[in-house]
Amino acid sequence: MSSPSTGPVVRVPFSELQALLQAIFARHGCSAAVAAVLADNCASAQRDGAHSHGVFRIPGYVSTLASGWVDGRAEPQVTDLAPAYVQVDAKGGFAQPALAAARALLVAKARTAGIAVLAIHNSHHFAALWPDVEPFADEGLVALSVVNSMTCVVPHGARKPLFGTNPIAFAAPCAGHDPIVFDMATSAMAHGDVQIAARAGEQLPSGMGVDAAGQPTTDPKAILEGGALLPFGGHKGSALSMMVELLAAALTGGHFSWEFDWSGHPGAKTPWTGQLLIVIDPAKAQGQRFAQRSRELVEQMQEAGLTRMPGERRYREREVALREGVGLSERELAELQTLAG
Ligand code: NDP
Ligand code: PYC
Repeated sequence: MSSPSTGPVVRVPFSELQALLQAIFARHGCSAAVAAVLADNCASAQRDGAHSHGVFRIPGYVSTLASGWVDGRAEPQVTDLAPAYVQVDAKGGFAQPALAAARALLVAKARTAGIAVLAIHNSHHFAALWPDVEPFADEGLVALSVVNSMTCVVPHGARKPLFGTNPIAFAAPCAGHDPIVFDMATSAMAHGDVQIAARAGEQLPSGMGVDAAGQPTTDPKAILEGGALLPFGGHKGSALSMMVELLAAALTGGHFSWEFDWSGHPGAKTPWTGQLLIVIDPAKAQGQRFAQRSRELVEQMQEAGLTRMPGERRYREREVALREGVGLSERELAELQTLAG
């Protein structure tokens, strides 16, 4: 995870940042409902120190909306497909409002059947994935989500980029603790972190990507300008990335990461793909025991010497941000205020 941009830091109350981002989304072509959902998502990422998908993304959202590539006023169409299957056509809009529109039906189905699937297609996802799963665990449910993005990753053993950075996020309740959450790109690095490193003039660790000639490079600009990322963990990360393409695109009816052409929309940055969520109600088989068993697992991991759980850094940053305000550079705040008009 890259650090925030350098320069003097100002601290803004979370609700003020939400309101500022909401004003930007509304001013640049989103309906009030979409603006509220996206602002909450992006402000939450900034609050939790998830900088690759916090306010860093706002210029990309704005240029994409201006290009006409995404419909900020789209009204998702929810279909109750089967006892445990909900489908949403996001109508060329963002994935998060599509999830919001289907959420109550999805949870009701998961509680009744013990498991339910939400398949979103015709959607744009430009954000961190954990905000899509963590709230389910807050309600005692287990959630898994995958989303595919845009071609920039060479499959293990292949010659040219094909996959997206294709993240996987998972959340589970844990008795007496914040939910257990992990959220990770299946590429060696998120594309956003490569952009942040390029902007900061930093080199990357080795093994992240290749240049335009297919040669290993630590230069983020070489990866962004004609090069590509690698999957994490060689053939294993590559297999997970392939799975994400299958579940988020082939299964939902969305585009594969290489299937959309945004060249006619200069400024477009948001991948037009699909997203899958699987929600399980552990109470169906385990009663209240699952959260207790999660706790036992965490305790055993700690006993084994683990000092940092996935998600823990975010929770720590969240606690500080809610107490002292969300950290932004002075320049970022000024840019946001300009965009909000
Ligand atoms: P990271 O590699 O930073 O982190 C991945 C996970 O590992 C997080 O849950 C993190 O927890 C945890 N973690 C990190 N370091 C440790 C450690 N030392 N010990 C234990 N756990 C650790 O994430 P990525 O760079 O892979 O992805 C960043 C973001 O980019 C994600 O939110 C992802 O959803 C997003 N993304 C979005 C895409 C899209 O198409 N919308 C595409 C690709 C990525 P913690 O959060 O607490 O640091
Ligand atoms: O950081 O890889 C990334 C990414 C792709 C789409 C949105 N974020």
